[in-house]
Amino acid sequence: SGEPPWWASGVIYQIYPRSFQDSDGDGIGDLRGIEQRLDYIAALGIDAVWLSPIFCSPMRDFGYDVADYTGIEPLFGDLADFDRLCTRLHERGLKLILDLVPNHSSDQHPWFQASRRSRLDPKRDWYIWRDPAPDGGPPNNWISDFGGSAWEWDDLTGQYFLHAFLKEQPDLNWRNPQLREAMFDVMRFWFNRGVDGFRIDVLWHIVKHQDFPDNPLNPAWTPDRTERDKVLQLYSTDQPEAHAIAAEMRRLADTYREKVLIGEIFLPNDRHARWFGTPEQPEVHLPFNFQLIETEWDARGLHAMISAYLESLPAHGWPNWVMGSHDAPRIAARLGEPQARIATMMLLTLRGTPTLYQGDELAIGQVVIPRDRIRDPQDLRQPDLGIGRDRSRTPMPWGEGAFADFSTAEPWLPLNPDWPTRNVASQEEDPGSMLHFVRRILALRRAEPALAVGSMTLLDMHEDLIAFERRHDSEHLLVVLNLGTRDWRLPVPPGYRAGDVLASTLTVRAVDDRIGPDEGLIIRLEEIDG
Ligand code: TEU
Repeated sequence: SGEPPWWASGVIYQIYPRSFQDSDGDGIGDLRGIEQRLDYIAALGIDAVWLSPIFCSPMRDFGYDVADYTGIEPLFGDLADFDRLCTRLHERGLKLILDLVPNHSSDQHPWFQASRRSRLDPKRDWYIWRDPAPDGGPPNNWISDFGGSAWEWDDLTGQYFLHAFLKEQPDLNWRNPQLREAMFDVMRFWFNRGVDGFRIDVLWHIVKHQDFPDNPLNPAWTPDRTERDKVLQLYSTDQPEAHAIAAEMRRLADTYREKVLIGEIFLPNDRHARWFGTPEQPEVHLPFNFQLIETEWDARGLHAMISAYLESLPAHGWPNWVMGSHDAPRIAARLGEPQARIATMMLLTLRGTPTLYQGDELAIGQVVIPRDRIRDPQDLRQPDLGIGRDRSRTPMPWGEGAFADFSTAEPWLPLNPDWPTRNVASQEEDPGSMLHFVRRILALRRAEPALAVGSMTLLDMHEDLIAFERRHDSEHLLVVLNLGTRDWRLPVPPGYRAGDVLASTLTVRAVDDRIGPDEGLIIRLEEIDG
């Protein structure tokens, strides 16, 4: 039919379960906590909830080290809690997306325990084991994302195993058919329980070049960059065989109805777009697009990025936009609240599926965490790089009670220091708050199909402004975003005049043909007849 699928017209909201709501007083968020906050989630006006990993895990990388792919981590609850949450979300018309981590497991996973036991174990080949180089060192120069060699020596069997992330996150061997089948069974398990899709962690990593050649050195590397960036990940990521596996995952998902696959993929446009697959052999529905995070906040650069990204999509592709995550700095920390509102308006009005990160709807800004409270393994290993991820993982500030009503105990990470004034309850009461602003834009997306599914025309660059038209049937809207600090004339296309102002990032605005400093506007366009 002509109806766009839910994952194309809808908005995804990312929940980081450890930091959403604690229900049992251990300072760590959990599934029952999320259930308690369902009214809030539904009232936001989003369409789908993506939960960062909730599976059994020793938490070396806070759930991205899975020890049982079909078991719920006891800190978060149990399968009954999961089933209830899934049902309650569905009752409210919301979809549930889980986080699948197929590239690596925890070193505590029984598969790895078996694999490391003996070279002859049937699960040996489920992971990536290699003999040392002739000098006894690691098999090649691959570097872990968290610093140091990607190879760890294991005395027991006298070989190295590969880990693209922590040594407690050994990489699985997707060339092994039994491993593939086991992971497809995991997908079936959750689909059969009613899950509506997966966000697939580092999908572009899952297959490595069979000969394990050295990666080329990065000529642009400087000591202020991560150690990982020293080499280009040419042979350790984005191998052709990984596309065939993504296509197989898609075939599996398509045996159900209306499921979505989202791939976490960091690549330049041309190679990124290949993860849509072809019309005959589709891969993921949404290869996550992080370019709003990666591009400097400057109109010219953003304009170029947006047009290049949209042009890079194949005809059967659908765009998507991410502005924050549990890995990236918070948008309000980068830009301050006035521009964070403009950024959020952009996220929610560009053509494509937006993913909104928990807490960004409150414009939580810079959170400085005392060194002795840092928990992020990446920050602990590479403290000087200033790329710590805990700053965007602090607990949701709900109200004015102890610990911002997140928990009855000291939370696992400190709250944003301005929580007594920046919290859900106080923003509920203030119609001018970020929370009300985000809800208004989300409600507008629902009311105006032009924003959710309409065509988009990016207007030419004009000083500090990014402007685009969105059209659907007879609806015709103009979004104008002023990234600068002076006012400009509205760039209304010839033959039209500015009609109703449907939204502004400011509470009070002058009603005229200009856009104010630090303002974003959504305007209805009216044809000038005669
Ligand atoms: O992140 C993948 C990834 O590429 C990270 O290296 C990311 O670039 C880095 O965290 C930014 O500082 C995913 C998850 O989102 C992340 O939380 C996990 O740690 C990682 O995979 C390993 O599973």
